[in-house]
Amino acid sequence: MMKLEGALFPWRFRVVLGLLGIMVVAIAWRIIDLQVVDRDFLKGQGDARSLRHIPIPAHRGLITDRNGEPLAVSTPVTTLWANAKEMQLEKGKWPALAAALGQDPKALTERLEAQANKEFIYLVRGLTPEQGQAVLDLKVPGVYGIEEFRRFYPAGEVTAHMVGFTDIDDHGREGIELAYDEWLAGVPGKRQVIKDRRGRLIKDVQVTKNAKAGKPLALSIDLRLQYLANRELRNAIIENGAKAGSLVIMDVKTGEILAMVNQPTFNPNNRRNLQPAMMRNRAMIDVFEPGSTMKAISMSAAIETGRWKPTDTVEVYPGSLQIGKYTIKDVSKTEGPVLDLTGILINSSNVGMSKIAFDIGGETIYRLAQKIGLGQDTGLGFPGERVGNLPNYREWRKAETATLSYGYGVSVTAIQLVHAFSALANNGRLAPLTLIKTDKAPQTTQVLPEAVAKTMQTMLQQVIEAPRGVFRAQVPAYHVGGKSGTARKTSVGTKGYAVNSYRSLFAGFGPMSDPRYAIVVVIDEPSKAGYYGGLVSAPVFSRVMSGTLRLMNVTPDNLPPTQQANATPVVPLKANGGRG
Ligand code: 59J
Repeated sequence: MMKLEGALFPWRFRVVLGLLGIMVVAIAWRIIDLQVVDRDFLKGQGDARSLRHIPIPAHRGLITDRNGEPLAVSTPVTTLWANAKEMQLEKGKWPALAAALGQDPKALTERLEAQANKEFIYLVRGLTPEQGQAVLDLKVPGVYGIEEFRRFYPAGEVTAHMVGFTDIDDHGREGIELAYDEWLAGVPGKRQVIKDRRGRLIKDVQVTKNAKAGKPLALSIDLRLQYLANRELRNAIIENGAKAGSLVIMDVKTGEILAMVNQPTFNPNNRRNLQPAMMRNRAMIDVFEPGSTMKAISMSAAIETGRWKPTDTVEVYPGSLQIGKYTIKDVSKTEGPVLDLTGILINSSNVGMSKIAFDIGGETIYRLAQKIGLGQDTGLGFPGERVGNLPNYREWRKAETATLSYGYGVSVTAIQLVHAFSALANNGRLAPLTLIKTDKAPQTTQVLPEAVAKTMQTMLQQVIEAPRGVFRAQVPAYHVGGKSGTARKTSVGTKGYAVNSYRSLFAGFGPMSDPRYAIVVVIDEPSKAGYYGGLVSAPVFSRVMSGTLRLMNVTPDNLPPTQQANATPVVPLKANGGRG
């Protein structure tokens, strides 16, 4: 037996056995090494290849009007993207994908083949979650979805200039969306997920950072007034064949802008075929010479000096005045050779206004215009907002003095003009402008003595109600005041004023018993029947003021005696208010 064993187990066999033993020990050691000693390191390395951080989009703050009506709303959408490289593996599914996306199969194929080595391309952005899921359910290899938010503007073109819009990445690009971007945007969060080799999501691990939603913002505007203003301005632009226009409604007591509209406008929900002219928020970014509306400010300055009272008279005959090589002309012929101060406003006499300006000095008008905000920064910080220009001369010669007094050589925005008139309406107190709803009473500045403002209110009411006044600005059942203006536009080619292009203006406020709302109407280049501010812009003022006073439930202060009695119902209303 021993011999046999010796023959059956030669030395070679022992060597093999020994080597096998060493290998077993080595493998065992390697197993222990991997599983115990290097375990954490290796697991970390593996996870790093499949653990990803993906952003959680933050919900953008809601923008509303002053009554909570939504103006900009973020809704969840699904964006589909593709790993085009991966998609090459199963081309058979492309036609079905194209059908589900509503895209031309040929175009999609061409695109996917042209970008065959790209690992990230957008297929379509901003689908409803349902539409997105329907495509994902096709399980086309290489097609993935991401959750995003998309902005929608319920009031569309009516609030487009004011609200502005966001870009496709949800960042503010125009208007309030841009000015208040930080407030509205919030902070995106982070989510840790495990993805497989191909980038497919396997498992949600944890939210490492919660998304911080943006904050809501209530604007000062009242959507009802915004609709009213937009409708009336648009109709006037069409009727008068005008190029553009703006309309602003302001609450003179709070400084809040209640409506701000411009024509032309655009649909922020569909921005294809957008022309730059449509996007301009003209009320804040276009400057113009205020023309005769400026006379309300110049006249205030005259009365404030104490040197002039409304009944004082000025000779305006013969309707023109020569100052060196420059002639001041009146457009309307007056009945007599003299006008009192109210008459100068009613007839819009450039000659009369200039003579008063020579007496009080250009600087006196300049100082009030500056205090009242003309050609000054509004502090609103609206994107693209213009400051305009109020010139101050070291020496006020007659030409400069006259020109400023009736509104030329100075440029303002519509919002500055409404602000200036708001001070007259609010008994000389100027409330800072705001586009955001305010709850507490603002800190006002007395820019004009109360008595002077009240005198101006009476005169501006006469401008509308006197026999030769701007009757088209009258508002049924209310007393209102204001001033029209017709200004030749400066033209680039002619080195001066154009003969046939005008800007029709009206600025006013009401109700006179306790002025609360100021309105400015700007109509650029009316081209039909007429172009006078009193003809083109005054009726728009009348309709918008009328609607505003009614919507704001302001008690009429100018009812005829019979109607006055009927204003309080004699028959008591039923408990349900008479509705059924
Ligand atoms: C006017 C001007 C241009 C600039 C003149 C309007 C001047 C002037 C140089 C001629 C039409 C026109 C600095 S008009 O606003 O006086 O609103 O209902 O544009 O006078 O000196 O064919 N407004 N308008 N003037 N320039 N420079 C009157 C008036 C005004 C009206 C009507 C008739 C002008 C009553 C204007 C209105 O008050």
